[in-house]
Amino acid sequence: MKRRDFIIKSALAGAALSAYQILPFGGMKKVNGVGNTLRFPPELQQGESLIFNSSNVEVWPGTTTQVLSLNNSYPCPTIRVQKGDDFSVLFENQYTEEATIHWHGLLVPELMDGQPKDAILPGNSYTYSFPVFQRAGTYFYHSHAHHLTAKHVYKGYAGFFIVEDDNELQYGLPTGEYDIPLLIQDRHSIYQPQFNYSPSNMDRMLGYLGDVPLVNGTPEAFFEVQRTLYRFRLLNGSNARVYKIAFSDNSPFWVLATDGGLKDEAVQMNSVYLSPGERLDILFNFNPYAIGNSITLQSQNFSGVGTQGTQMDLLRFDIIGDLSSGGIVPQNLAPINYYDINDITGTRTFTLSQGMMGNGMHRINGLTYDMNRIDENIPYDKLEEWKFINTTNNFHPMHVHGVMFQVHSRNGNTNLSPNDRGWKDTVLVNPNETVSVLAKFNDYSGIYLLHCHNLEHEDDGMMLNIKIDAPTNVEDEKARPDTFELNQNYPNPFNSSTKISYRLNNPSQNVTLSIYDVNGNLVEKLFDGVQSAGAHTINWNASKYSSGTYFGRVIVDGLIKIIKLVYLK
Ligand SMILES: [Cu+2]
Repeated sequence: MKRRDFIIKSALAGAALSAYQILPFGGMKKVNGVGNTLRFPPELQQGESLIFNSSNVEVWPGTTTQVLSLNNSYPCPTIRVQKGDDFSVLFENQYTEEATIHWHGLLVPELMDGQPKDAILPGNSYTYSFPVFQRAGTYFYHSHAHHLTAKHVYKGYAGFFIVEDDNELQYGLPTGEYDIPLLIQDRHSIYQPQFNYSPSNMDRMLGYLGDVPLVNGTPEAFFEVQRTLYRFRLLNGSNARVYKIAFSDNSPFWVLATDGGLKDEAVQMNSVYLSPGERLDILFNFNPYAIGNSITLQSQNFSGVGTQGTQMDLLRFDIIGDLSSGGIVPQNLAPINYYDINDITGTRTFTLSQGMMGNGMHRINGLTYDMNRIDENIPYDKLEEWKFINTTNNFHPMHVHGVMFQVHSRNGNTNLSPNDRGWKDTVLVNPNETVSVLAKFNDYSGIYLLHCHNLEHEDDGMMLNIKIDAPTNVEDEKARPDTFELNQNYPNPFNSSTKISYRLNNPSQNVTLSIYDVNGNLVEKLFDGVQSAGAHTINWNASKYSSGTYFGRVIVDGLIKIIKLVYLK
């Protein structure tokens, strides 16, 4: 049965009906005495809250692990939404430490971004809600509390946020039980079966590198597959470990999607690096293997400090049948509009450094994180080149909130690996390497974060506040009447309330309507979401504001139009 047969088209409604075998903890079985069946966390259901607390689960057979979890589940519940949905969930912090939910890779308003400055205190709750308007893809959520992110994630607080889009059906990709999310993490065998978080000074320097890989929270995991094409959504949810993903016989796989969804082409590779915070969807065909055979997803050896780069077996696939997923490797995916370096309006440099052992604060431009300091002011809707200059011998996966960017070059070389080509929110900066990315912030204004996703580095202060300016100048306006028409508000001048109307000319468009004052400060966001073609009218009641001149700014798929509103009391 294909997933589309039973997905109900509203937020999360399809989640309870997953075709996956959801194994309760303790439900593991063994084949030939070796390994544990790959687990899948439950899917969040519509109306269900996310409750943060510690709980006891079975990770290793016959033992109990105390984890930090949402809804008593490790990994945390998988959230599945359709593009265009309005997502909303009540977060209840029942644990003894402050926490947040950061929606990694999702474009959300500042106050929904789950930043350390917006922590939810013990005993408190908060509703996270935002429209999901970005590209379908494999996203991630986890705690982002001040100095606690690494500990919370290590102890279990991390999950999938998968955005689906009917538009992807046209490509004939494997779906349903042939579309498998895989959360890859590592834990320390010396503390087994506990997830003790007790990094040494060396661990704070290099990251807390475990020696036992878990996939979807399963040690020694195996997964039974058919001799057919599968889609695997790989998420590196480890604190610090970089994986060199490959199959044990070095068979090629197709790289299908990066952090921000489908690439413009599926490209064959034999191995690919996946650093903490990064996602990669791959396609793999088990057809060449005979029933009864096995093949293992591995992390291969590579050069790194400490145990970084050690070979690991991640997940064994046992070939058990001849069913077909009906999926294909798509020949033609939608093109991606790649930014042109010649269009940049400026270059920003971020130098990554670390001090000596024992006083080893990780720094960006010599700074450590201060939640009350703004480190970079970023103009709205301007293409910029950002250069990450790694002066250390360590890996730094650099993550930016509030934007999807594109990798431009590594050490000046623009001939990039296929996993670097596409939309990204996290990019691995290798030891002593300079990586240049191109970024344009044209969604939300406000304070967002730039940080290393090695979580020990991040908690150690390797993080900056970036402030995205509100669009203020009328010159930002781009005339493209074919996309949408914005009418003058009526009445105008007005007393207390006025109507703003516009017409959308394309079937489904991302629309924001915001009111700014003459100083460019955001007064009120009136609408943010996806709307269909046709005329739309939104009322602004200004009675609680002082009279004067305001600007109504409508942004449709990145295009801005502005009207002047005159409020006379
Ligand atoms: Cu780092």
